[in-house]
Amino acid sequence: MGEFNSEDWLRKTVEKILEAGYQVEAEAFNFLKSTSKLVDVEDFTQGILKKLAETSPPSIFVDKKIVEEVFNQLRSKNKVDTSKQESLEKIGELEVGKGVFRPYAKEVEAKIEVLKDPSKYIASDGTMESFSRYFRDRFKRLLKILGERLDVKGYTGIGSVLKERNGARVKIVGMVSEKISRGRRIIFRVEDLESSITVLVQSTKPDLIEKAREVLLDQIVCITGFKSTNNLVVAEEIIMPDIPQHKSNHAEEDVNVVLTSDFHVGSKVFEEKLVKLFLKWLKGEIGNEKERGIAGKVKYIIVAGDLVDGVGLYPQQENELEIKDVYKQYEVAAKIFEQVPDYIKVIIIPGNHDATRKTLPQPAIPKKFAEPIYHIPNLILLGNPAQVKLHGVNILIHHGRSLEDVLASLPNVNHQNVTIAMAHLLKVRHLAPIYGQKTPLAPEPKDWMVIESVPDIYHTGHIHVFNHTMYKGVRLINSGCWQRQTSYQKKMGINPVFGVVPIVNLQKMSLTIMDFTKIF
Ligand code: D5M
Ligand code: ZN
Ligand code: FE
Repeated sequence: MGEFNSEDWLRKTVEKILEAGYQVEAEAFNFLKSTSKLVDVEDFTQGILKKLAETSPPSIFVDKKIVEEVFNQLRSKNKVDTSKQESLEKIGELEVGKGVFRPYAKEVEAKIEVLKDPSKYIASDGTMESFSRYFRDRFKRLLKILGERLDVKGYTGIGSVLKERNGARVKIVGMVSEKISRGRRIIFRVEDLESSITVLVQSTKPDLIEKAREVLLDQIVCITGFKSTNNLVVAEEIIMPDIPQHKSNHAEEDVNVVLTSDFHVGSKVFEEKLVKLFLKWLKGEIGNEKERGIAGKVKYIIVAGDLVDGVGLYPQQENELEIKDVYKQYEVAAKIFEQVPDYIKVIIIPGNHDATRKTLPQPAIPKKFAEPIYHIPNLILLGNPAQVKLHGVNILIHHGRSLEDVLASLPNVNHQNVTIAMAHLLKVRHLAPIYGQKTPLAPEPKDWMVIESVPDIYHTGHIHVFNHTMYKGVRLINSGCWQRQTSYQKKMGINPVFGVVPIVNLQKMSLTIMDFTKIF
């Protein structure tokens, strides 16, 4: 970072830009001033000059947008010295709140109905018998959902299809137990409760092949086609359970819910500074009139898992931990959540880093590991997955480990567009369809992962990228995180989005985004 003061830093940076023949606009200059000494002069100027060289049409002016972009790039590469960031709170764009803060949400009574919480019902014993019982339950639940579709009506059991003559038209519902791609053909093994059969998707039907590629292992699907020799079904149509076009519920009250996740308290790269700004904003201490107005309507915060970084989750994790004791990590987490105004209800589900069993469905983070957070009266701890109604608005919450399996199975999806994978889970009506990959799943007597009631909002975390979309009237949100890039993520090329908070107004069902990194 160099051994010079802020003025030297600023002079040096500006000099280098001027020397290269560019002019610095006033707003860009103010931005540079606010970032003094947080980044290396060379890194910063080289980045800015590179951006300018790529700008089309060419311009000799350095504007704020360019400087900001380069700064954010450096930040995602962990090249911003956040230990020096405190002073920025005063000079950022988020103003210090002026006037008395009278939060409307304080006057509104909370209306929470828990629709789904596996916490108290964990019963699996892991025997083979429990596995077949589990898959039978999955099959029955999805058959019920599929059976509501008009185009699925009239299906028959696979056993009777096996007895059909060649050439007969058939319609079956089953679980996909094998999927093999042979060149441009795809072959499935499909099972129902009694029998199984092989299904061929031919290369002569490109649309159908595309659909077949999206079929996930262990999902339940309806297939129509005709019977061929050797007890083969040649597919003509593939029908996913899917959701119908959805008409959203709306709250009567004008209140907001903040959707967030992946704090990773205890990690060396936990963004404590940005969390502090988030808390200040909630309390009405910072922000312009509009931003404080949004804060005043926040009645709920939902945390979709990974409150702490945990311990012993992967080899050499201790090298990446600031706090190496999981109890202490939850103590620090409690200190954060104690500061949330008490009229705001905070719903927390666990993630793969939390101190509860890692296998899905996960019970709520237990008191024995997280005693301090149990003392906060406005916190509600639920399991993963969970489903709640807030003022009548149906919200499905799920940490999202299985999204990794879906990302690995589907063409054209990646971390940046993870809501495509979320939409896919709605299409298969299951939160962890693929068995035996990254997502550990317990053979509970009841399949908790089936999406039985269609939500108005579907909220996940885990991927550490903020991404949102609408799918058939359902709002899908993957909340970002509060952790800068870890060395693992660097290796994998994952650029996390931290300090960005989506907020949904439950009355209008509209989305607003607060970006706490824009404080500079
Ligand atoms: O996951 C945070 C991010 O890092 C998320 O995008 C997945 C990715 N990640 C983490 N661990 C792995 C492994 N083992 N394989 C692939 N991708 C991974 P978090 O749950 O916070 O660690
Ligand atoms: Zn995480
Ligand atoms: Fe996670």
